[in-house]
Amino acid sequence: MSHGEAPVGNPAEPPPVDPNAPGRASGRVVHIRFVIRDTVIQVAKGVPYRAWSFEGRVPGPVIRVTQGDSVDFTLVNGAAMPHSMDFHAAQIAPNKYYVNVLPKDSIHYAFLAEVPGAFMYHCGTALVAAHIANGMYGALIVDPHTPRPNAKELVLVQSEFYMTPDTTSNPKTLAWDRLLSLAPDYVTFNGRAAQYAEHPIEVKVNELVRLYVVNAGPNRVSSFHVVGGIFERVFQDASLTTPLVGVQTVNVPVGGGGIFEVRLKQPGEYPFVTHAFADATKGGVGILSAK
Ligand SMILES: [Cu+2]
Repeated sequence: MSHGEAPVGNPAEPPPVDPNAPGRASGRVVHIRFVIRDTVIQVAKGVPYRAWSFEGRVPGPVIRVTQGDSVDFTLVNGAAMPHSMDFHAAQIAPNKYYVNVLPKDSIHYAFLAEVPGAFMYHCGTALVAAHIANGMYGALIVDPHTPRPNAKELVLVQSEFYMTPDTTSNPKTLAWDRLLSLAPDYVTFNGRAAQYAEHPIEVKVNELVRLYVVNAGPNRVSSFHVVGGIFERVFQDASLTTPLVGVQTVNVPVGGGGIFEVRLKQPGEYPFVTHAFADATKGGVGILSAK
């Protein structure tokens, strides 16, 4: 198919990472405990990569809270080197809380999620680019007090992988020179190249589809676009700002997020891409299959 950039598979087989957003929830106090682990992930079929992870997953688990909730956070370092956690949803002093946690140690802190949005979280340990490129990031959605209208809700975290040119290395590891020259080998949604092309996401014709897109980078801007659709509304950073209405492509900056709302008018296969097409070719592509 045109614009697919990847073979389209069977929607009946579930993708490696579930793209469905967790339900809206308010706990007033939301307890989150993440263990950091070194783990091997599959960045593409037959491409194992030695990642650093929150909870053994890349991206880390999607966190969803409601405006006004207190996030009570514990980070346990079960890996071999210092790591940390930086929540973009928080307004706290980095030098107090975004500090290195040594192996076998932990940190506990809390913050108020006061501002609605689709936020990135990530390890903030230097060199930050290496910690992000190795998989230490995820999305934290803060819902506004007044719920958004009902929709099919999906979460997509875009990111890049830079691998050693040594093809015999198994699993592959970070290629720092390629990272510095902004030349990723793979660009992914939810940590695996083209997984939603191989496993299309089913939606209904004309239903409201709300995509929470967070761009973890570490380097490439996402020019987010749905082929065959026009966004009804785009909320930059998923904030309470006046939305953009009737737009084709909106950038998600590295370290930023957005809500993209679209209705697909006819049955068919609709690719979503970063319209920086080198990155789509490297795996920054998926399919919404409208029935
Ligand atoms: Cu780290």
